[in-house]
Formats: sequence, structure tokens, C-alpha cells
Amino acid sequence: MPPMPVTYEPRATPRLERDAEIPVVPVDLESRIRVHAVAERLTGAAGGVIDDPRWAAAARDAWSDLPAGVRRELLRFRRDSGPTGTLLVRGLPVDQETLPGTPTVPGSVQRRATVPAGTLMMIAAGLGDPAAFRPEKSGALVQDVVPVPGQEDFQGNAGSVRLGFHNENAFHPHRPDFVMLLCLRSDHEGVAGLRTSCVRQVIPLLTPEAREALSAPEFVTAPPPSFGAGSGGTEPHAVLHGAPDDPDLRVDLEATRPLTPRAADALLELQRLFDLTASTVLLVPGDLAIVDNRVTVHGRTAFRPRYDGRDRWLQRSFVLADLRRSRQHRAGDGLVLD
Ligand SMILES: O=C(O)CCC(=O)C(=O)O
Ligand SMILES: [Fe+2]
Repeated sequence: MPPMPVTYEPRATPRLERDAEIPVVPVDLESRIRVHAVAERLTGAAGGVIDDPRWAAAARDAWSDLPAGVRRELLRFRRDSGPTGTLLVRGLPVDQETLPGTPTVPGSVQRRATVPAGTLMMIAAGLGDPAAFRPEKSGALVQDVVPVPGQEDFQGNAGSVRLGFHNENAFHPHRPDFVMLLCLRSDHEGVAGLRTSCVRQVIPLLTPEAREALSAPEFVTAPPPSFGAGSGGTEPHAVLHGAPDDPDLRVDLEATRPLTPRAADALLELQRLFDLTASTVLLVPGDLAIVDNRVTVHGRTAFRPRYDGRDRWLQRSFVLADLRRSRQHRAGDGLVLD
């Protein structure tokens, strides 16, 4: 018999995490009623002024009154955000009957406590501490994510064209650890999808060359347009950093620029892999998406606003896992970074 030809096993295909589903924490009726009651009580605390530090303190205390099952899941996610770096809490109280019209003005924020805003702030206090950035949406702790007339093409949350993948405030040394997006109202056609892609799904698919380039300080990142002019960009930084076997991600496809040809190629590869591995969630009222901003980028598919008061409306808050680290940027130990 002739000798067997040597056959080479194709390299084992890395286990694709891309089929990994975003975990859902369902909030049942009993828990929803409880969350509602706690959040409603909170609306009367400290004059109901969200950005008053006394109100944030009341929200932090109220976290302990939330249903234990909900708190347990959130604390598990806080410890390990899993292969998608995203969690969907479904069924939070958002009363459609009393919900006002969707705001349409630029820079819209919530100043007065409501049940949804209270829910966001309690959960933010469980994941870490809520925080905001003064140049962005006037430093409000609860911000509206709504389409704004005339800003359709804006690469920020006032736009309605497709929004590219980004780590929130990637340029900032104290960018949020978690981004929380609570849906109050879906878009008319039910097509606006929150897209997320986690570095843990992307890493096994990257070529070694791209991985090496992304790990080198060959990128700079500008502030997003929501910060307005005047905020500076970064020093050269790496897109992948931290633990080689579970790196952190720092990139904004609209704002991160490569400094070398290999960095440019690697960014294109990364963009392709974000698209390949992305999960898309059509948020419905009462859905809270929590994105681990250290390992996961997010974006949004396009949709068509009508500016009729019934447009898509999310409320957004940021969380810092270790508030103390940003003390230098926070006058009077408040929750707003300058
Ligand atoms: O509209 C969305 O689903 C996400 C918008 C966004 O990136 C943000 O508000 O940070
Ligand atoms: Fe964002």
C-alpha cells in the first residue's frame, strides 16, 4: 500500500461566541409592582430633584428595597458581564398611560424624579455609582435619548441614521463602566435596534496581526460630537489593553483614528468582526439594556422618526464602578465629572 498522504487537520475553528445570546432577566408582575412602589416613593425624596446629591443618596438607599432576585442578577452581571457584556432586564415599570410626549429638543434631560428615572438611578447605585459629564447634556444624571429634528445624520443619540459602534466616551480616562438604556417608547416601525458587540466574541476571530496592532498605542480618539468643541483628544492609545486573555476595549469607530498603516488595517478588521458578531435588540417599553462599556461596544440601526411626540424614547444613565478613581475630576465629590 502506498504511504498515506500526510493530511493536515484544519486549525480547529475557535468556538464562536457569536451565537451567545444576550441574557434576559425577566421582571415578573410581583417584582414589577415592588419596583414601581419603591421608585414611586423615591419621587418624593429630597424634593424630587434628580441631580440633587441628596436625591442620589436616597436612590442608593432605595436599591436595598428592590426585589432580591433582581438585585442578585444585577450583582452577578456586575462581577462577570459574560460573553456578550450585555444584560437585558425586561419588564420594569414604565406606565404607558401617564407617559408624556417624547421630547424633541436637543440636549433633553430629566430633572424631576419619575418612576423610570428612579428605577435607573437605583440600579445605577447597585452597579456602582451614577455619574455624568458636565460638557454632555449639561451633566444630568438621567438623559433622554430621543431623535431631534434636523439632527438625523448626527453620529450621536439625537440622530436616526445608523449609529456606529462605540465605547461610550472612549476618549475619556474615566469613561463609564456601564451604560444603562431604559426604553420608555419604541420607534413607530419597531426597527430601531440597539446593537452590541463584545470583545470576548471578537478576540478568537482576530488575525494575530490585527490583534498585535490593536494592542499597540497606535490610535488616537477624539471626543464625540455630544461633548461639543473644546474637549481635547487622547494621547496615542491601544484599542485592546489589560489582560491578554480577556482584554478591555477602547474604540469609537467614528472617533478613533489609526496612526499607522497596520493600525488602519486592524481597525477595518475589527469593524467587520463587530458586524459579524453583533447582537441586535429591539427594545420595548420596560426594557433596560446594560452594556459593560469596558468590553462591549454599542450602536444602533437606523429608524424613521416622525416628531409627533410618539417617537422612540430611551432614558440613559452612566455608572462608574469605582467613583473614587475620578475624584480629581469631580468638584465637591459630586457625581458630575468636569
Ligand atoms: O439609541 C440607541 O439605542 C443607543 C444610543 C447611544 O449610543 C447612546 O445613547 O449612548
Ligand atoms: Fe452610546
